[in-house]
Formats: sequence, C-alpha cells, structure tokens
Amino acid sequence: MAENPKVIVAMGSESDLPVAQTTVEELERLEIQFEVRVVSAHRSPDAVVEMAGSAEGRGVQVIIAIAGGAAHLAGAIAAHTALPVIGVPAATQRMGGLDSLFSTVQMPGGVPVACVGLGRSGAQNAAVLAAQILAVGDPDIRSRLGALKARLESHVTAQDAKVRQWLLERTQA
Ligand code: RP5
Repeated sequence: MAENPKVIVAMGSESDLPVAQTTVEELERLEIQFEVRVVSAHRSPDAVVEMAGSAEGRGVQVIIAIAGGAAHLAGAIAAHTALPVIGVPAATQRMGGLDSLFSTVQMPGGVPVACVGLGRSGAQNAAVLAAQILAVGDPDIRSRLGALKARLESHVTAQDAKVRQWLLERTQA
C-alpha cells in the first residue's frame, strides 16, 4: 500500500475485487500511488464518511468508487468530499449492471460523480481518467499517459496489418 496515495480505490464489497483489479493494474502501469479500501454505503456508512472526509487532508486527489446493485458508494463519498469521484458500476446477476449504472450516475445537482462505464473497460478507464485529472499538475503522469496513447495506437496498427494480411490470403486462396 502506498505511503502517500494520490488515489483511493474504494469498493463496496470484496466481491467487487475482480473489477477493482483492472483499475489497480492500470494505476500500477501508470505508476500512480494508490490505496484500496472496502467500505460500504449501506453496511459500513461511518467508514465511508471517515474515509471520504479525511482523504483530502491526506493528500488524496481522486477517489474511485466501485459498487454494484443499489450502488450508492460513489454518491455517498461525493457527499462528503470536494475531491473528484469516479464511479464504476459493477455488473450484477439480476440486471446486468443497469441497476448499478443508474444508481451511480443519477446524482442530484451539485454533487457530481463521473462515470466511465461498466466492465473491464470502465474499470480501466476509471484509472486513466484519475491519471488525467492528476496529470493537469504533474508532467510525469502526462508523459506516461502519452506513452499509453502510443501503445494503444501501435496495438491497433498491428491489428490492422494482421486483418489486411488475412483478407489478402483469403482472396488468394
Ligand atoms: C454492493 O453490493 C457491492 O458493491 C457489491 O457489488 C454488491 C454485492 O455485495 P456482496 O453481497 O457480494 O457483498 O454493495
């Protein structure tokens, strides 16, 4: 766990860990100091208030909140801090995550929660968006984000070459 975390990755239950893992991996790749917590808007509300209320004083700059179902975690955190909060709705068995999505994004005016989508790409993008927020005042993170963009581009360029070759071989067969 980082000594001076810039990001907190909070999840409502240990069962959200598979989603959180994707966020954590991207934060590690971007070399961002973070810590991970399990705090629940409904099961440990006092811990949510304590974590959110003390984050800014500890030097945290962004909070990522992962939760499913009646996913009030991101909103409950946003109620207790002026730090940017990014919500990641976790998929659920009954409604596929639509319940989590609506619970996360439908915030009252004045208390925003940024939400970048469900699933693996949502969990990854929460980390990237957190990095982009930090990068406003940190050129090192900005340069690591530049490297990420370059990696994404070369990955797609390689896919393009592969698919073009596939089509060539198909037409020659
Ligand atoms: C939410 O309820 C958690 O974020 C989790 O996604 C969901 C189910 O939690 P468990 O019953 O698996 O602990 O609070």
